[in-house]
Amino acid sequence: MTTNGFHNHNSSPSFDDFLENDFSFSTTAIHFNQEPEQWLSNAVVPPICLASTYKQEAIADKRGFEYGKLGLYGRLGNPTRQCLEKVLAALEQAKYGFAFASGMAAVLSVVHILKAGDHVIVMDDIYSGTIVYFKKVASKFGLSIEFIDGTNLDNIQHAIKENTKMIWLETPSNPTLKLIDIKGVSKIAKNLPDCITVVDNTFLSPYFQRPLTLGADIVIHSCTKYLNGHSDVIMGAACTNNEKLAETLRFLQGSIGAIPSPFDCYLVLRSLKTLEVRMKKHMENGLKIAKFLETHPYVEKVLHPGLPSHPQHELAKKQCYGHSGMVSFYIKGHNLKTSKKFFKHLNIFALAFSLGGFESLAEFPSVMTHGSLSEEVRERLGITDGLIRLSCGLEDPSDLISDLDQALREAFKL
Ligand code: P1T
Repeated sequence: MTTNGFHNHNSSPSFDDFLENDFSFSTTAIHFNQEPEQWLSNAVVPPICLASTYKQEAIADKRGFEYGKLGLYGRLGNPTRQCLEKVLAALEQAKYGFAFASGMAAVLSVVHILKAGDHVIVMDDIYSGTIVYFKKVASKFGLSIEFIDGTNLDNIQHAIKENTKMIWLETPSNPTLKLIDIKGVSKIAKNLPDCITVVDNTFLSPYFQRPLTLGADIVIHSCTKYLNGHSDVIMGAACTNNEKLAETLRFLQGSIGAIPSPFDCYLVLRSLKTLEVRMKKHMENGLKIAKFLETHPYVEKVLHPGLPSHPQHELAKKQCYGHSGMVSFYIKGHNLKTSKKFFKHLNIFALAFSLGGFESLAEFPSVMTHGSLSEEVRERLGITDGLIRLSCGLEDPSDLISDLDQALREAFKL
């Protein structure tokens, strides 16, 4: 035996070493000291459980998965995933939480609650991936989808049909940070038979907004963003307090199978421990930057719900506990050439898709995230060639402000 407990390949294997269990080499490698029943420990960090299946005590054991006890199959349940799901639910003040392989997998799984013939009202100013999914995928399966400007509740009320079964909100919206009155919309939905309100809470995280407490039925997330916060995981989640919806979501999660890996679940669990401190700093940095941009000679307009200049600032104060690091603004002139020069001269802000990470990112919605929308739709939503979206990270705010200032000045140099 070598010091690490394994046989040296050159020495003839002695089965004396295996006498303890009387098994051959391969069986020993597979089973020795790895009995499924023994994995309870007092580890202070949730273990990453990679098992794809669980030993059953008897045939047709239909008990659900319980941490540290029997599960059925890895797609249907996993201890690390379940640990994360319970924390996500608790943070959203929900009874039930479900994790998915991406934000879009959460969107798709939630929309599968519906059936062909149902009508869905979707806000028109949302992440373009969600728009594309509704337009090009969900519509193929017999759903009738209507995009409207939900900043005015009357528009939602007018769009209601006999078969309206879901109202889909994203608030604040991506990328123009418009707000929708969650309480008002949920009230409209509750007056209809079997119509649910779904809120994409990605831009604020449950630290700054808890839609279920305002009457929404399901809250979803791209955990890729603030919840993970370290730009190294793609994941989604859905939470609810409604037992029937939870049962359906549990079924869809297992049936569609768009689940995250246990390792990613571990990473998001780890990130949630610092969500509060990160969100406070994102808000502090975002607000400082928004205020700076509001006074800048080359900036036409700043979009930030925490500023009194935001058209829904009063709603923001009622519905949210604060705002994240998301800031959008219009460069003077709405000119593609100027915007390109601005991006070229950024040093700290990285030009990239995504948001919510520790590092500051700048994005150009008209070409990048929302480039798939038609020019007419982009124009209507205010996604012009002068719109810049910032995800303010956790760096020193004075460095971020200097970076934006010099890039803006460079953009306007002749
Ligand atoms: O990328 P994914 O984890 O699948 O999440 C999709 C998604 C859902 N909802 C919102 C509000 C989002 O912003 C996103 C993804 N958004 C970007 C990649 C982006 O740059 O805006």
